[in-house]
Amino acid sequence: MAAKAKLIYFDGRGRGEIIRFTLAAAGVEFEEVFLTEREQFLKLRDGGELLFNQVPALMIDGLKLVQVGAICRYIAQKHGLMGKSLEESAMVDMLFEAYKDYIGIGVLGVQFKKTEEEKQQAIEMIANRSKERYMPMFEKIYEKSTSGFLVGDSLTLADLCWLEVFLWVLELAPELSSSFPGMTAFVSKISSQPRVSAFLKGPQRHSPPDEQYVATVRKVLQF
Ligand SMILES: N[C@@H](CCC(=O)N[C@@H](CS)C(=O)NCC(=O)O)C(=O)O
Repeated sequence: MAAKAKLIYFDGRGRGEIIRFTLAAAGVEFEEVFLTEREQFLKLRDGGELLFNQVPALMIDGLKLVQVGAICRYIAQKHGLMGKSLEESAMVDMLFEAYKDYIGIGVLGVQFKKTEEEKQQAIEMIANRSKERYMPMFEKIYEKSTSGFLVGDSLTLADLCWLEVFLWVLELAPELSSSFPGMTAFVSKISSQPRVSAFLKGPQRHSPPDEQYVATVRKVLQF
């Protein structure tokens, strides 16, 4: 029997959560190694397990994959979540890259702010960028969907990553949900896909980052 896929990351969302979404939507069972100590990370890094000395890493099919995009695309391609043609796959890719820009505006870093004031400023900036740029952009794209999915007529990686970032941003700025009907419909549609819904309710979905998560990441990565 093939070994179960193994995700190496922290016991928190960060850059690992979209990999969890993708594995779950693909129906791939996976186990997790949570980094809690610096020594654990050094052992992996110095043992050559992490090609660019970074996590997340996914051990799957005898491969040691790193880089979130490469990991998600590998799973998505293997399990029919990259669209049904080259053109659809290019659209999924564009949406994935835009998701990376979006989540990179500070969503991953909010909890790492040192003071409550800095944290509130970061949330305000995320809310503003969302309502001025990303959410209107999404509404335009989604308006054209006749299936309720972002690309074609079935679930793809594009749906998973935009769902992930929207759920996160709406936790930070819940007031945004009422202004974007396309986004609200999309979140509801994708969240209720059977495997996605099971993941969201299950033990491998992570809660918003807390102080313990931040302290662990700081300790392991030493920053
Ligand atoms: N481009 C990489 C970024 C990964 C990354 O920055 N990982 C952080 C943890 S979230 C890390 O391992 N930092 C340690 C380092 O860069 O030395 C990816 O997509 O996986």
